[in-house]
Amino acid sequence: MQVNRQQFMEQGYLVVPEVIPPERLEQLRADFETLVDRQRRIWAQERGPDDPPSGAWETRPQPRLSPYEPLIDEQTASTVEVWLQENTLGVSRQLLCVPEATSVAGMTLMCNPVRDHGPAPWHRDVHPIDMAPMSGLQNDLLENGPRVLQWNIPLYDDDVLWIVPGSHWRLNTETEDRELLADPRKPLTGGIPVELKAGDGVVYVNYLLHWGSNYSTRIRRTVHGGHSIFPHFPDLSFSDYLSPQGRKQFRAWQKLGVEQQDLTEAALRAVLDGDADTYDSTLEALQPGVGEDGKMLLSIYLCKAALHMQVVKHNNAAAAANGSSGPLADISEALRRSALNPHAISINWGPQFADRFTLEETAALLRRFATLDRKLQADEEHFSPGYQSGPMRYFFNEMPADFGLNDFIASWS
Ligand SMILES: O=C(O)CCC(=O)C(=O)O
Ligand SMILES: [Fe+2]
Repeated sequence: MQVNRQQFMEQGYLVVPEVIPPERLEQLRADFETLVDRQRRIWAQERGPDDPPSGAWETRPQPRLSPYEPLIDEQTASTVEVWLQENTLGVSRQLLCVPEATSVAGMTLMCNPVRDHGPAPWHRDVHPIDMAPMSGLQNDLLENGPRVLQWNIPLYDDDVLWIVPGSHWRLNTETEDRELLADPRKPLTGGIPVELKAGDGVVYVNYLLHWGSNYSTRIRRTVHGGHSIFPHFPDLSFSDYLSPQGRKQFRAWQKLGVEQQDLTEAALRAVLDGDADTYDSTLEALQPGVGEDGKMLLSIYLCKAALHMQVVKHNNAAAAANGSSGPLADISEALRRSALNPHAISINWGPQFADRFTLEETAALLRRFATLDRKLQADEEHFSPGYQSGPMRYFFNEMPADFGLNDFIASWS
């Protein structure tokens, strides 16, 4: 299946008809329902003392499950294989910035809630606190193309998702900011529903302003997840029941992810060594073909990696001392949380990554990144609507003026 990349890049999304061929729809619905039944049993067992009998299934505005262990066997392997098809993976391969690195990056099923929860807030899937200012992400998108793509593939007709076409390229307009601040749960000027028939899919850049417009009790079983160029599969036990090719595919992605972790370490060591040439060639190995704006974005991600390692080391020291050593100055709660949760698309490989560096090396890295980190922050806390970050000093929208990749490298010494 050949898709129109130019249209995709302009609008930020493409509707792909019959991602699930009609003759496969009934069986796939049944397989996903088996997954739902299994997850519901787990949620019922895990419910808290004040929860209703079905636990999370009943309390969440959007119950969401993932086809991993222990839900997967011969009967439900199809819920993983859907991500490996030519008209999902093959389409993403035509759209991502490094086609040969295209891999699965998250697999979920979104379900309707038991009680009506109405609209969610409009947002971009961007949290500038541990990613980068929106314009830095957009410069990279323009220069290199997307590193991650998101899909919604409904198993029943679905028009819950709304988007503002073309908003992935730009910051919010004044009208959007005004409307979002007034009420982020109302239709936004320029927003349109993505109307999908059962089995159709939409692939989109999740920098787009988008909206879960109505989490009502109408049946919703929508396959949701994506593909990226930075795979992260610490545990492959879910793949035991896949076809031999499927298993081989995930093993190859696991290996690629480990190589990328090694390259992330190597890039940080080049910063420690003050070795600009090695830094440049390591970023090139991490993301073949990446341009200046992409390298600047990767540098910001590496700056966050250093901050995350500091948090992890601080936590580990506190645990070893068998108590709390108090909060870490200048690190917000949000950054602390992101230190403990992997986010591979921004080369955050999770807390174990900190084991690769000593305390002294981490401190030295923070000194190397100090100027960049300062340039990314205002003096005061502030807030911009439409993101997944609360008020903070880090800039939501603007990249530092007069501070590019060469200035960052010059700031090491
Ligand atoms: O419900 C949907 O289709 C959108 C979900 C979404 O935007 C999200 O989880 O970030
Ligand atoms: Fe989202």
